[in-house]
Amino acid sequence: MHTRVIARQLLLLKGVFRLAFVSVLLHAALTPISRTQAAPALDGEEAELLRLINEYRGQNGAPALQASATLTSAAAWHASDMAQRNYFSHIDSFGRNPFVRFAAFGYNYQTTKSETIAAGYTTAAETFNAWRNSSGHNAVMLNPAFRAIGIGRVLNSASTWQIYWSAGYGGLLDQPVSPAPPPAPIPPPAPSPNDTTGVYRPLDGTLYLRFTNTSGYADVAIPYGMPGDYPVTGDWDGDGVDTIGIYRGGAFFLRNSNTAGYAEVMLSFGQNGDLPVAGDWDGDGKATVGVFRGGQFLLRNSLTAGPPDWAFSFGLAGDLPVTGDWDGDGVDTVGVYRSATATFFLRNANNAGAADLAVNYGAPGDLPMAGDWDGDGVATVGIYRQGLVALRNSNTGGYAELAFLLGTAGDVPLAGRWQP
Ligand SMILES: [Ca+2]
Ligand SMILES: [Ca+2]
Ligand SMILES: [Ca+2]
Ligand SMILES: [Ca+2]
Repeated sequence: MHTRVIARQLLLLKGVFRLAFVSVLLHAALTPISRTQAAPALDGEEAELLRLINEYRGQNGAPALQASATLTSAAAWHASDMAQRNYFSHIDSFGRNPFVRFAAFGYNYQTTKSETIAAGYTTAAETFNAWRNSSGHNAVMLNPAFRAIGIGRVLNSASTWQIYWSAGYGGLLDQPVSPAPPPAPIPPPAPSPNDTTGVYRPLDGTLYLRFTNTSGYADVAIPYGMPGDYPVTGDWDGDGVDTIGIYRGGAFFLRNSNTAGYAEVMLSFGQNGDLPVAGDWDGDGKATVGVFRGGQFLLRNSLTAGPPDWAFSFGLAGDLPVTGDWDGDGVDTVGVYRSATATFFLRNANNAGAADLAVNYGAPGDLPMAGDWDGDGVATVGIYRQGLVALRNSNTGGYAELAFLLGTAGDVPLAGRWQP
């Protein structure tokens, strides 16, 4: 048995117009002589041409075409063959007509088939319009017998027409082109823990912590301490979360959660009039305490009473202490803020010596802050000005990279990683 197959092949050159019609009888399947290895897929312009053709078919009562994997492979190969070998014809460089070529790519069905080609048009819209304005090509695009299509477009700027299109049509949909796999999602950057801020309100002995560096109400408010206490925060137990504490004239009262309750850790250190500090002085992941006493730092390496493990001069009486990991080596070191000149002096070692960094930031009267606001492992400076927080992501002068409202005049700023 043989089936009469009517096929039509069409080509179109920009500015040069030729039509060719052929009728062929197709018999047994031909042995494929060439296959593309990669899964065929339509690029954006090829997909747009299919969309335009289907829209046009819909307007004219013809069923929509689906992209066939075999016809798409054949079309891509043919467009590439024309572009690379610089010819424009339905007969490819192997001497194959479209139907032999379709079969070679696996579209070997006894059904109505055709091919349209174009050269010199860049976009799908230009190609579609050229075919639509040619009665022969127009008839192929609207032929209600077709169900499948393959479209290929290839550029070779060294060729005569530069861009070559080939579209193969068939009356039987075989293996449809699977939709192009979506691009692999870019994994979101691992949430890097960064420090946020808070305030201690001496008037009511309450710590107000904010979980983002944005304006807004405190996420938690923790009554802890009494008027006259100084706040101190740190990761006392090494679980990655900074928690609250207060310093009261020679004694530290520390909590391991950001909740109200009794002190889990109490130790005597320093004396009345000292300003408390906290940091991981030895890089073991746990914060311990210290005090600043008029130009001298006294640091303790365990949360127990005892003599200072480090005692050294840095800064001047009247400076305000800050601590942080200024160089990202995992060890917190000291610094001071000289409010009169709005200058931070930061030291990268816990011993006496000149400042490693001097950062002019803020204005006289501001209170200093320090924290790793961007989660890169390096602590940088900030200031608190009566309800306004202004933070820098580098230890240099400049405009605030983060600025927001928190607390009110009279509050004392805090910084830490309050959540896991
Ligand atoms: Ca902790
Ligand atoms: Ca430590
Ligand atoms: Ca450090
Ligand atoms: Ca940082």
